Amino acid sequence: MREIIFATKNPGKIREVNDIFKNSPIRLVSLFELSNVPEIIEDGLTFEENAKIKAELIFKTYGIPTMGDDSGLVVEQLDGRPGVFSARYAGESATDEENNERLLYELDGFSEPHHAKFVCSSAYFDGGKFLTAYGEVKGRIIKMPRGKNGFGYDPLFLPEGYTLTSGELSLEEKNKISHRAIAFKKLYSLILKAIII
Ligand code: ITT
Repeated sequence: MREIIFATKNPGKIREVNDIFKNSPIRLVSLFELSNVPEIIEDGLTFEENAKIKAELIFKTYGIPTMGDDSGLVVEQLDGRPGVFSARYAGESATDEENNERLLYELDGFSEPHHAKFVCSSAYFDGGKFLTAYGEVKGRIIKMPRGKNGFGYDPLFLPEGYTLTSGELSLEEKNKISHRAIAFKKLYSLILKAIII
């Protein structure tokens, strides 16, 4: 079985992407299984740039093919914020709850519906050409958090056509529609073609 590092420290992302790769000939290795993990500076201007930064640095550190993702919430009335700053909207080491509070604070005064989308860029690097893929899911932000599944802004995000928030959907349900599931299912096909397992 081949190993690919998934360059993330976010346990929610690990659960979701492991589920996508569960019947594949690939075993994902998370950063929690490795020692001396270098600090990743996400100073790219786009989601794709940041995804490539994660994959490249970790590949260069361990010499093992690596995938990364950069993702976030894009809110129309906030001119696309928090965008690439989604993880640190309420400050450098903000918790999910603090980020959710900041989001509701920023939206106060705007009329509903608060149209938004989750976006995800995924990247794979093994020393050759980068493979990249993109996914998004449209929806809207509600005023009161609902659900304990998922992570981040999930309790405030109602996907289009759904009555449950992403925080109320099961892992399997979220993986049918999410930005990350779309981006990683595409990336998986590209990886299979490129490495011919
Ligand atoms: P890594 O960089 O270690 O992968 P991170 O959480 O910092 O973990 P990002 O830089 O990609 O990841 O930031 C993404 C943030 O956007 C994340 O922390 C959430 O706040 C939000 N986000 C992204 N995908 C989400 C999802 O599926 N559900 C809820 N919130 C999400």
